[in-house]
Amino acid sequence: MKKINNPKPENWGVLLKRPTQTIADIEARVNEIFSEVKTKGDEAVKKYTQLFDGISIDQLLVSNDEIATADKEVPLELKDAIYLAKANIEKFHNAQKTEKITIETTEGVICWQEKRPIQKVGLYIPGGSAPLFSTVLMLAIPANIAACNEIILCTPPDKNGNINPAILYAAKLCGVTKIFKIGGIQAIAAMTFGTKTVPSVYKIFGPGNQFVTVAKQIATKHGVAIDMPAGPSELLVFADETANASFVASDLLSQAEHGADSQVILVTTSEKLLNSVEREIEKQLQVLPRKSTAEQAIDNSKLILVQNNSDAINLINEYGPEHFIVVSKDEEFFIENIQNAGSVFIGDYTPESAGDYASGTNHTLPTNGYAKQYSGVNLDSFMKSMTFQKISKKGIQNIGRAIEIMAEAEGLQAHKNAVTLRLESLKKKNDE
Ligand code: HSO
Ligand code: ZN
Repeated sequence: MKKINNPKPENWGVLLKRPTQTIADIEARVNEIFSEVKTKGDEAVKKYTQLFDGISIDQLLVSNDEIATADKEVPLELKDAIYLAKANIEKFHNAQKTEKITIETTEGVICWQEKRPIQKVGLYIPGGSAPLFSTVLMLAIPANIAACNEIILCTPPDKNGNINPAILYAAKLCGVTKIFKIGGIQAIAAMTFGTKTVPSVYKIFGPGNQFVTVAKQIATKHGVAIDMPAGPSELLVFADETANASFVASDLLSQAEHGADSQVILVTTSEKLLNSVEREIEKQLQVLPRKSTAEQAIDNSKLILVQNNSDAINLINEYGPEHFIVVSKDEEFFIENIQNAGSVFIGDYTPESAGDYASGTNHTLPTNGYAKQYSGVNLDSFMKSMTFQKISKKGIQNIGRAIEIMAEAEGLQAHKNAVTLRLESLKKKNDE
């Protein structure tokens, strides 16, 4: 672990730099697979499933029988836990619904804004060593609350052609309409263009490896929206001398076990805490089943000692972490002044794991510094705002002249005419 003492602001940029990924060669491969899926559809999807996942799949669509079997395989205790998480995620995302906004901007000119669901959405759930069924909840629940008509899910099959039962169980429970055994670039391509079996969608959500990340970016060039640009997961903890070092270490390790490329950072005003956290990390790391993954992430992690809270918050805002935990006697200062973070966790008893699974907030969050300009997934991610207006005769008389003058000034005579004709017809009626 790198320990850094009181870094100067001019060095923060270099210190906080995330490792950059080289996407150029991935991009060429992604484009190739995209064009093949576009022209050959399911045949190409199956070919790449064989190539990348090592399995030949006949039926890409998960059958009802498979879902029923999964239901039997998920232990009752896990089902209960998923129910609790679902209830909280539902409560928090339901509360994000907003009323229609109506305003009469000028007498006779009524404008309003209403939200409508994105009709077709695609959720991507990665495979790999940790089956992220919690991400199914985080994406399918708000999609359902938003009332998206078509909610499809793609996830890669394992070597035997199966999908983790908890993923299937969660997808069914949360109203996913179709589940496909497709992963990686070919999944994103299938959802972008549509195939005989996979419907095309308007927006794609969900995490993935660098191939999926690049594929999602390419999808946007073909008219599909995505939730956000993704990168490796991150956690920054600010803790002062009042924090519990073993709790802090456990949080840092919880994020480190996601992947060797996970970014974990401790910022503290207490040297004593810094040293205790370092010792605790070493101790707790030894018994973790994912020790080697976490170890690699911890090797790249940073423990940063700063002189005061103000230096700390400036540095944190500069970094813009995906997850920000604050354990400080001055927590109010940090809550008020944090500008750039995906999700904020406050106090000794608010581990990031709570937000990852069950407190109710969404865990699909901006990484790689995008917390500066992107929100995490929320109910609005599955909706669009639409505006409406209705103008009365009185209304067009009130604003018509202004429109005519502006249209004239822009040299757009047809725009002006659209108003002039109406004003003249009203004038005629008045004169009659
Ligand atoms: N921390 C991850 C989400 C997750 N953690 C899923 C466990 N399961 C990214 O926010
Ligand atoms: Zn996590």
